Amino acid sequence: MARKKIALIGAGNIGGTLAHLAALKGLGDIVLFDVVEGVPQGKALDLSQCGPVEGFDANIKGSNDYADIAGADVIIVTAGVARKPGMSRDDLLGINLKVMKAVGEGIAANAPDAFVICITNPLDAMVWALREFSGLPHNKVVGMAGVLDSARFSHFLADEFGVSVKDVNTFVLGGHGDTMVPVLEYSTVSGIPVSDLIEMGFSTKEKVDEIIKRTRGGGGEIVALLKTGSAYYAPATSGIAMAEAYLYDQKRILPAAAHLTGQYGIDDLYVGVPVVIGANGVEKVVEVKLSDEAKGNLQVSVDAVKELLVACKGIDGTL
Ligand code: TXD
Repeated sequence: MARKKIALIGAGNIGGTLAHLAALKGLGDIVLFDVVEGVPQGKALDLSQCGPVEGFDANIKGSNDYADIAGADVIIVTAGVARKPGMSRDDLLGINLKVMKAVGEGIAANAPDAFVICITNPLDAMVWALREFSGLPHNKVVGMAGVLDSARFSHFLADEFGVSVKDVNTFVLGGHGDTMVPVLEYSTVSGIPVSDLIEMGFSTKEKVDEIIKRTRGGGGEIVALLKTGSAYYAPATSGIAMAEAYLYDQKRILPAAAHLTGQYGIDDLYVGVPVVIGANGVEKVVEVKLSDEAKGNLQVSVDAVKELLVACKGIDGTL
């Protein structure tokens, strides 16, 4: 069987970490693409030199030429500008929209059969724009945010409950950012709903509410600490989990920004929902029952995404 090819568009903090993880996990050969000359080549060389120590033999190439992504099986897009302290995800909109245009055209021309995972912020708008610019089928273009948001939620809950994070399974919906919707009804520890754990005295409703707030601001908390950029280890790990679900046809149910066609009452928008990811990309949108409160919160999130799309259309007349 031929080796798989993983193309990473953007060789910054997340791109470099993605390449490292993909090599360590033996996902396939790797192309690191960036517009900055030297950076992808330098990172590719450095990463290649991990091979003899780690025992991996992936071919890792740095490039400034889209022709090098030809035939990629998976493309993970982190190209753009990351948040600086005081900057909202939406401030990034204008700059990153132009980047998505260039990336979408590069993908369409060189790797139209790839499964594309977008990570660039503001996520729910950028994944939509990338799909529009690339013209790929909707099931092959997906956004990564929910896996990260639920990982943050799970980490905080495991800490609070004093249990292994391995047993915590959390569920988030909606847009990435302040409007994300953590759904407690579907968040469990070894199958035990969080609400039952509160009743059993593992924590209090107030503390869990505080954790939900912290999860929503999880990205900003790290930006404020780092001061020079945003989170990258957990975002890269989350992107790789989605790539593996596709490459190995795992049919995992993961929260992802997916194109909706009426599910949850939402039409023609990319919004974070649980989806089945397998060899056909996004194979199914999982439509769970929601409480009125969760429905209301989801609507707030959807309205925020819609506003961003209006802004995108204002900036780029072709959208
Ligand atoms: O959950 C999520 N979706 C996210 C998203 C979690 C964390 C960070 N998230 C966003 O990912 C963040 O707000 C940024 O928009 C992206 C990438 O974050 P990263 O930390 O990797 O940013 P860097 O280190 O600045 O890297 C961006 C790279 C950098 O090397 C630029 O030179 C390159 O993108 N870049 C481009 N590459 C290709 N093509 C074009 N046009 C281009 N423009 C810049």
